Amino acid sequence: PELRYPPRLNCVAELLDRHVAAGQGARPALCDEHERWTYAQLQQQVDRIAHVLRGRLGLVPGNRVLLRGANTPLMAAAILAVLKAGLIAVPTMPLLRTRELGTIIAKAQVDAVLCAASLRAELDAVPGLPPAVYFGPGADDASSLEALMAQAPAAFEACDTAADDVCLISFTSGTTGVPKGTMHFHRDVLAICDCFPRHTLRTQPSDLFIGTPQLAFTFGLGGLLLFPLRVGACAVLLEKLTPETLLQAIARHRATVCFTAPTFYRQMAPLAARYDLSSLRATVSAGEALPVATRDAWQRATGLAMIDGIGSTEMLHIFISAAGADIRPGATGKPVPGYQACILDAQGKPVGPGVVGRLAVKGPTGCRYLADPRQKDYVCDGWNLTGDAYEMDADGYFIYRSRTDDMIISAGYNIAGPEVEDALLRHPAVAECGVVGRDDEERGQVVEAHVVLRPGFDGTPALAAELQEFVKSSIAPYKYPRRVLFAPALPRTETGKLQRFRLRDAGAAT
Ligand code: 3UK
Repeated sequence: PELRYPPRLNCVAELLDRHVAAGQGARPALCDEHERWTYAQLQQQVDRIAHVLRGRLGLVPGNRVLLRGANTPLMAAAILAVLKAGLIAVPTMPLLRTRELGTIIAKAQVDAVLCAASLRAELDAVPGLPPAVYFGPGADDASSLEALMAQAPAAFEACDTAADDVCLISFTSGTTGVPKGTMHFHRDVLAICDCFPRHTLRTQPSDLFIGTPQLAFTFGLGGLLLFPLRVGACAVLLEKLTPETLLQAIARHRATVCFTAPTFYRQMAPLAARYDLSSLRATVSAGEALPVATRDAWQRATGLAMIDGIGSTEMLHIFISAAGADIRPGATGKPVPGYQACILDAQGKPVGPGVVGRLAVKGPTGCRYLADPRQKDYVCDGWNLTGDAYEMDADGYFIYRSRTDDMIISAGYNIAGPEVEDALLRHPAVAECGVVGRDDEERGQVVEAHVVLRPGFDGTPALAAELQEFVKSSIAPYKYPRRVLFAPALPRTETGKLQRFRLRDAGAAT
């Protein structure tokens, strides 16, 4: 399907104002534990914030606004207001520190800041901070965003922006080097809504979305704000969720669609039987590879076939996935309608089925780094190279192997860490695990497993040997972990990804 949008387009007019104009203003749009905003109420909040930005702060279209806050309805309204006012949103992850915030402010040339008062300490320490307005608990003085909103008019007409004006600069979590800003247009925001959620997830106006990814991460921005608004559905925005409180919230709000990362589903599966999850119709996993062991555990616990999907900050959202009868355990799926994908060798030539190579994708969205020489590494001949090693099977399913840089080469064999992790996760003692390559004089690298045990198991040499035998008996024996290390927890990013470089450092220290 080709996506066509008019040349003048403000995405918030389509996501929000259109529903109110069509008489849907009384439908619920966003809620948290305390309140529920209808589409009309959300529009009012967004419009008041837009007036604060353009009037009180004096910003003009094209200015950049840094946003800092956990998932709350007010944070969501602030993001939408920035876009509606013709400004550019620069959302940032709550755990970022002063130095990282300073880098982003300088790189994105931020003109103003909207920040949750509870997260202001790290931000206030940034030298030369642009004008900032604070919101939420702790910002109850006369200059808070809420106070300024109360003085502002309740109606703001969406700024007349071009479909290809930048509206969002999203930063990658960047495990190495300076974080990269990725630029996205108003039409990109609608395009992601009109691909994965429309064709794969098949979002309905009656859906109630819930999940963990931050709105500052494009996985969360799409799944917990843009996708529901596109069809007039509702989202629950909650802060500080744990596997247990997410299950509670699903049951209490009767959510129908859940978005989170594989590690959350792994931890929720053993607890799921204690909650009434009968409202759930779809659960989406993204951020890192979904092991078959995790898919199986979740399906046994809930009866739900997980929708796996690979997306990236550069592509804005999910571009390969599968749902329903199209799901094939072990594969991510097929290109989402609107996207194309292929596998390339190291020289950039397409390879046939069954050969591992570099994943390349093309579609309505794509990578546009903000002034970064790495643009040419991600985009070649119009194809986006995501940095993932994939193979395609004879039926056109795309099978994830590892990050291109993470492939372990041991005694001449290529070994993908996630395959060994999947094998380990099938053992009853294993709660979480991460497998990396450890430099080795004899073999180049050896396979090293970091294992978190389930309660009631002890990290003894006998158990390590048992895990090694267990892997040898389920996948090719040369892939077994020659080193097994037990750990109380694994290092993960705020987006739920295993930090393999930190595992390598931890393993070196033992
Ligand atoms: C990895 C996956 C295997 C893969 C994201 C959904 O994760 C997101 O964006 P990031 O920029 O990272 C992108 C990289 O993460 N990855 C993501 N999903 C999967 N690997 N299976 C998956 N299902 O290496 C990719 O290149 O943080 C995910 C939607 C929006 C996003 N930004």
